[in-house]
Amino acid sequence: MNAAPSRTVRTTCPYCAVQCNFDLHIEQGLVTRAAPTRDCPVARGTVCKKGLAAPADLRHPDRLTTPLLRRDGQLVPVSWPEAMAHVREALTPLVQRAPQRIGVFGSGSLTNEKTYLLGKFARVALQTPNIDYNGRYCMASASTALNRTFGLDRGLGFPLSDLPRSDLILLVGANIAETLPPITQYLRGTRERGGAIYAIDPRATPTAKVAGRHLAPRPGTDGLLALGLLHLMKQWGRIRPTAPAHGLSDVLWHADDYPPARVAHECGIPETDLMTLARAYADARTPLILTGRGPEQHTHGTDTVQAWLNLAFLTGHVGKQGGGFGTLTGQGNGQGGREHGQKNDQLPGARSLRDPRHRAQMAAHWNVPESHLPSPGHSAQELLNACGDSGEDGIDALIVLGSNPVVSAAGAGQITEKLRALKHLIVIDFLPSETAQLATLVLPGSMWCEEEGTTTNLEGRVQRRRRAMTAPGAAREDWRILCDLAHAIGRPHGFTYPTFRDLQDDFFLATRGGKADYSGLSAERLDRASAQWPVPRADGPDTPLAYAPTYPTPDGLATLHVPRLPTPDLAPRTLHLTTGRLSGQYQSGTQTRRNPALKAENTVQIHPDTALAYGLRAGQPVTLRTAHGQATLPVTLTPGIRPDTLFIPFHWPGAANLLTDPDALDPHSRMPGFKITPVTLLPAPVHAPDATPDTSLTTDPGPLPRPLRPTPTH
Ligand SMILES: Nc1nc2c(c(=O)[nH]1)N[C@H]1C(S)=C(S)[C@@H](COP(=O)(O)OP(=O)(O)OC[C@H]3O[C@@H](n4cnc5c(=O)[nH]c(N)nc54)[C@H](O)[C@@H]3O)O[C@H]1N2
Ligand SMILES: Nc1nc2c(c(=O)[nH]1)N[C@H]1C(S)=C(S)[C@@H](COP(=O)(O)OP(=O)(O)OC[C@H]3O[C@@H](n4cnc5c(=O)[nH]c(N)nc54)[C@H](O)[C@@H]3O)O[C@H]1N2
Ligand code: SF4
Ligand SMILES: [Mo]
Repeated sequence: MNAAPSRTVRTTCPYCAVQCNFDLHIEQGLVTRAAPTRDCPVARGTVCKKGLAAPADLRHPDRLTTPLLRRDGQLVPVSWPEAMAHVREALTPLVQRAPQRIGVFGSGSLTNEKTYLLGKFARVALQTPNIDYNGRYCMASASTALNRTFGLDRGLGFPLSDLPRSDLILLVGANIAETLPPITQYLRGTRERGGAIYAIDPRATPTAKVAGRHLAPRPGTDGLLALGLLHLMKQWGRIRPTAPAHGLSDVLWHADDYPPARVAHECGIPETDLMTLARAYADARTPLILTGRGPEQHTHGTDTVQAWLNLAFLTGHVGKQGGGFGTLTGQGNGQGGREHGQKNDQLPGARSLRDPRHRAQMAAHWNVPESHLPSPGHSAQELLNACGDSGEDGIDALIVLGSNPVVSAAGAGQITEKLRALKHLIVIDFLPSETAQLATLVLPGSMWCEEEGTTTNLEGRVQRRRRAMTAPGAAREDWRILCDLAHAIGRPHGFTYPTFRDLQDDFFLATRGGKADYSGLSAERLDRASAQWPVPRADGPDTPLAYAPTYPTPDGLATLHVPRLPTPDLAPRTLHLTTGRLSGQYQSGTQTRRNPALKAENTVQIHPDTALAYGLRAGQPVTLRTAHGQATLPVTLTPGIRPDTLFIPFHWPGAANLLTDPDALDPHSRMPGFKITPVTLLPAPVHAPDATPDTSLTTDPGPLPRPLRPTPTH
């Protein structure tokens, strides 16, 4: 037998929203090396260690290579026909009698084509209203604020190459150096041209170092900071709205209530620092505000983003090249994943499931009556909370594609119990995630370079993700699995694509006329160059600058909203837990924890003064308790974190999200409060609440040991 010749395939990284391009070197059908390319329009020849290490997972011994069905409590290998026979038996009665009791949970990791197909599968095959996805946990607050203001949600309305044109960048809760590393080259460009950069983060992150300036407000107070800046801009005569808009005067009146002394006090920063920042903003020609998950993942995340958006708009910078506002999307296809119909209220092309015209357009495209399309269902966290519930709005069967909520959902302890209570949990994954391990049926899917597709990066740039190899064993391409499921439940109509290209062309066409219009794209066009949406014509240009008046709203005007923000907990001894990311791990960790090149340890970051006050040393285990659960982790002493704040990365099971709240959600975006939870420290591991109490720490009788109080330091 002749050995297959070695070859090179250019594709995009499986991980973050930068979507670096690499060349994969293939020998004997296997990837031997990933090499960055200078042709990459985003990273320009740089990559990060996660991307470089990604090929190691492709043939990891843990890869799922056959369907697994739960029998007598154990997941056992079965053939595809057996797996599909099980699907038919399990889901057909529900599809026929109560389709709303089937939930679908998708992901910003999926290519555009899979996103589209998953939404179509839920609405057309299952006919369930209950589909949502992990983007709800991600940039949903920024997305909601952008949509309700401009009627459009492209995270960055301009190319990254514009960043060096800005003379002031405020990075609000975005740790770019660890989470989107190639973008630091653009930040360096800003600084080389004399621009200033502030990192606004309760921790002095590596990004704060790149930025050169750091401000550390109390978690959850970013919106107040924006109001304080708006107050001063008004006082200093710097208000010149970008365009006429609704709500301008209400927003300006409201800012009167936020004078610098109040804002500095509530944000927990020196008033002089606030004034210095305000001066810099007032004097800048093209200031740019960029938000990350820090200000967004709160139960007041939408209003927080709104406060920053109002500031950028009212000072006249939105839509200016190099200036204005943007949000830094996180997942590989976090942008495209929020446009093409896996969101509970959305149809492809960023259409609305509530708009009769949009419903009619998609019904015609899918060749089904409009009445066939369900109305909006549960949002992500509410969908998980409804799992196993026998009540009217409950979910009996859940299909998960591209998410690991046992680790990543808020209140993961409670969510895990709900997933266990489901009649059917069908997980499509390529590795045995913690969620797959709970499943009743696991279907082995394909990894990034094992299938074709497109992704849309954080600047709305659509790129090809090319297939370089086939999936191992009986693992299948995800899009084929979704079609198989439709056939298994007796709804094959619209799920028979002879080739991937047929699906891709169907997807591009489905977006025609939507706000996120990709219908001018084709694989051939994307081979020549990437393109920023909208791209409505095959022979027309793409759209590097997205936010220009007139906006796609009913009357063409923007609408500003008065942000409703809570007063922070100012009690001197309150400790706030916040959560986030480490540079070498990705998300719920399925793909990176098992990668030997990315070894990392889960610890809680604590300021040395706080550790001292609680009698804690580096490396010592400490138990953290919140109203929702508890977890024990070793201590890392972190001089750069606020003394009232603790930080835990969320990449490991049994830690960060055992402590977060599964119920409280942002009223607009339905985002949980991942970035702030009041927490108590206990000095050593203690037993679970129902176990025998460890009474050595307390003199009070009672079920739980009492937390140590910090010793006053003078
Ligand atoms: N290495 C790595 N890179 C990733 C990912 C990953 O898992 N690992 N995930 C990708 C995804 S999906 C996303 S969404 C992005 C996220 O990218 P980022 O938004 O940069 O990531 P986070 O670490 O969640 O949060 C950013 C910062 O917010 C700070 N913070 C916490 N609370 C607050 C607050 O109330 N206010 C402010 N101003 N700051 C606060 C944290 O200290 C943290 O440094 O990263 C993407 N890139
Ligand atoms: N406490 C806390 N919790 C958080 C956050 C936080 O900052 N703090 N951040 C939130 C954010 S921003 C996000 S985006 C979520 C992310 O968290 P999750 O939604 O859990 O996302 P991933 O960890 O990427 O999970 C992806 C799972 O799907 C699989 N997978 C990935 N791509 C594919 C694919 O193409 N096909 C198939 N079949 N499987 C695939 C992976 O193997 C993995 O098991 O977590 C959220 N949770
Ligand atoms: S994880 Fe992000 S920054 Fe790193 S190589 Fe992949 S796309 Fe690039
Ligand atoms: Mo995310």
